[in-house]
Amino acid sequence: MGQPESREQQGAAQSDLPPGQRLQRGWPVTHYGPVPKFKPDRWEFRVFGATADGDKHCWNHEEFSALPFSTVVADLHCVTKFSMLGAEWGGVLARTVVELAPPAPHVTHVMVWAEYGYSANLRLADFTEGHTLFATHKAGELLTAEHGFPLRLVVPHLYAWKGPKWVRGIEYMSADRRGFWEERGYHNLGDPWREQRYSYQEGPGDGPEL
Ligand SMILES: Nc1nc2c(c(=O)[nH]1)N[C@H]1C(S)=C(S)[C@@H](COP(=O)(O)O)O[C@H]1N2
Ligand SMILES: [Mo]
Repeated sequence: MGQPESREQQGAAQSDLPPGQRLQRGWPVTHYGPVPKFKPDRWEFRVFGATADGDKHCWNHEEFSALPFSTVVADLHCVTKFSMLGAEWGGVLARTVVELAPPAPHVTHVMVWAEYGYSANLRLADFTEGHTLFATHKAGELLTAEHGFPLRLVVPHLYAWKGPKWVRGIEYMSADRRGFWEERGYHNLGDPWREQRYSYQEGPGDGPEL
């Protein structure tokens, strides 16, 4: 074990933190690559792949911003072992996107795509969990560029790499495929409560072959 943290941090950590995680003060910025520039007139959110009607669905920034707004209180667990607890996120539920642009019946997984080709794969069931949210806001304020403005996915029950910042769309898939970190040694499922950190921990059926 490392150095003990302050009493206050330890108290919170014991009740609320997944195994191996420690509480982080403040909100660090963690990602691979540069922060993209938001170009409002060129931005669109695309739903493609195996949609129910076979068509691609697109919302421009104005249209996406007009979708029903929800808030979700959720923790953020980075696989590098820091956690942020109890953030209030605001935005559009993933479930709302699925209702407006539904998948074909055989769809089992979703690839979430972000700027510069970053991606994360999710089971459709994880994507449509009631608290999975495309966030535009945190604590009532618009996200900053480095935290994913204009849009990031928050999947409260999975490690934070499953929540791309600077999201640009989703792809419906009829079989699982690995996203950016899932191809690079991280666990295909990424449940922090089961400490599913690395792909070598995967059991049969946890993910496509590497
Ligand atoms: N586009 C993109 N999104 C990303 C990442 C990334 O590298 N690129 N990193 C993920 C990881 S590993 C974490 S821990 C969180 C960090 O979010 P934060 O910088 O807002 O704390 O963003 C996630 N989303
Ligand atoms: Mo992370």
